[in-house]
Amino acid sequence: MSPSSSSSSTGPMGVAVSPEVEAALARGGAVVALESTIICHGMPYPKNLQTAMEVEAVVRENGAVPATIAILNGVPHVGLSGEQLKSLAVSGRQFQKTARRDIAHVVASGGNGATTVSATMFFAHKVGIPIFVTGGIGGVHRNGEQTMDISSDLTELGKTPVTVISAGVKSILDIPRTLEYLETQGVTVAAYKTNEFPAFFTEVSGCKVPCRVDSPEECAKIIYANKNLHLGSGILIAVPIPKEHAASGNAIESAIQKALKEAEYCPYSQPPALSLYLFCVFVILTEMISNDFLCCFRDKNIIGNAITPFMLDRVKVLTGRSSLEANIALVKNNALVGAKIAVALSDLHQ
Ligand code: PSU
Ligand code: MN
Repeated sequence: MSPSSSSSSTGPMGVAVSPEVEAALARGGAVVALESTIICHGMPYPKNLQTAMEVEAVVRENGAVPATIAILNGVPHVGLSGEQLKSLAVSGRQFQKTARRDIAHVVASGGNGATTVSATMFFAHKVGIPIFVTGGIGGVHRNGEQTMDISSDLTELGKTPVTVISAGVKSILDIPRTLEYLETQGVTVAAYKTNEFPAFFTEVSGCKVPCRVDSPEECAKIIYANKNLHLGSGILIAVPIPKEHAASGNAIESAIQKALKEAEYCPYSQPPALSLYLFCVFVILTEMISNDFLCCFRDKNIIGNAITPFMLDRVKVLTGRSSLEANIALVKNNALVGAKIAVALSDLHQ
């Protein structure tokens, strides 16, 4: 299904803003940006379409205008029609996962791009949307100290003044290092009605946050202060999954461990203790002979931007419907909180 053209006009910035979003922005109304990777790469059809529509409905019910962002035929779109949303949902992985680094290429080649958190933040800021709701953001991957696989979501948060509402990050990632990296990037991290940074499927991660917020108004004041001071950096509001939807943390965690093993990047990260010495000698020799040869010891050698979708898929398969349903519930809850924050912020500006 190829994306249809819209009634949105492409403005001077090369971005097509839907009439509804444009009108809301012009009157200083509440607008909430939404990403599209979650639709194309995060959930199966037709659940992805149903969820995307329900999330937009939650935003509307709470007084804000939803602005789902994607690149259609090379044109970045902010605010999609129902038909366009459907096209995204049906096309799924045919839409390229588009982070900041991929934007120029997808646009130049007239391609279709599903925007990740970094790319969605970029476009939201470009058109003046300060609030963005998603499920989970990317982070520092486990073994990130070796692979340097750190999501561009984190650097984007460091340099783009958009507030991202998420349920924290999944424990497929290294949560303590993700928080360290956000600190280095100067990102304000606040947890909503809790003192702990949530781990997506569970409310707990063992990591405390430097800032706790208890209402949308409190969040709006922080966003307002950030703007007034021209800090230039982003804000992450971490909202724990609603208690009634928290699937069994242990079951999901063990599924995550299994998936992690399958995606294992380094074949010698955990060698058997007894053969450690011999193994190291073998590896060094092998690497000297041929790097490719090592591949046969790697389980699947999933690397780069394929890791997150792979891990998310495996977790889904291993946990069955429970993780998908929990995922949908938490995104809708984030949409509710995000819309209320957008309304509170718009009230502060009036
Ligand atoms: N985490 C989730 N669900 C998602 C993603 C992350 O729980 O759908 C998506 C988001 O679009 C996020 C991206 O911005 O994956 C991060 O990918 P990477 O790790 O390759 O930067
Ligand atoms: Mn990565």
